[in-house]
Amino acid sequence: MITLLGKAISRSARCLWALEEAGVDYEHNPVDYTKGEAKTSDFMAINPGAKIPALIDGDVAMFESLAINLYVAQNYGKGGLWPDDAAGQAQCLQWTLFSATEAEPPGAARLVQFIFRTDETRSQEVLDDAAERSQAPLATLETVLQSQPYLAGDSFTVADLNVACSVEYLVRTDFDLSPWPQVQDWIERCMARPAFQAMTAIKEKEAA
Ligand SMILES: N[C@@H](CCC(=O)N[C@@H](CS)C(=O)NCC(=O)O)C(=O)O
Repeated sequence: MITLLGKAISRSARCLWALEEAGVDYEHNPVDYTKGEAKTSDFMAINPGAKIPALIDGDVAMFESLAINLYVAQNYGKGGLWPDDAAGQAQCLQWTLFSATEAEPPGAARLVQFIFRTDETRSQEVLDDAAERSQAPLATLETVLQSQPYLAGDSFTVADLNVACSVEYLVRTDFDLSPWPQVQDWIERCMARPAFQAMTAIKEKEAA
């Protein structure tokens, strides 16, 4: 049985989304780093950096949310999340690294301002700088999505999931995506998926 460790209101959400997409049985252990629960010796044996999420699957123990999603896709999402052909698989790797290095940093910078700051302490300078840094990755996505519905081709794969979880940060920070209409349409389709909704329900239950 797979176990995902990490409270849902964190980057663990993207792994919950992937597990829900794969339709695989899993347990969720909502390790809460804000309560020091990621600093136990058991958790740090998986991630010495004491950051969530982490995943255990039999002999496999790993961290890094986007890598976890590639693992889930490769092992439990063949033909769906993980394309059968080498070209599609290459796209999934490419877009995952694009998410980690191009899309997530400015998205996360904005999200931090919304989650951890109040209206009074939120830095407009940081928000504006992150918005500026989001322009190039959004332009890249817009160009690709003008000629195909999903990032690896005709169907939703882990390429979409791993990029959408970064673009969704912009959605959650009142970012105007209208200059990139294909991206706006694509992120709405991604967020309308039943597995995304299931992940959202887990987050809402945790927050209640
Ligand atoms: N690149 C890592 C980032 C993990 C990360 O920063 N997780 C945060 C929660 S979203 C965390 O556990 N922070 C703990 C801390 O900063 O002490 C990933 O994508 O998994």
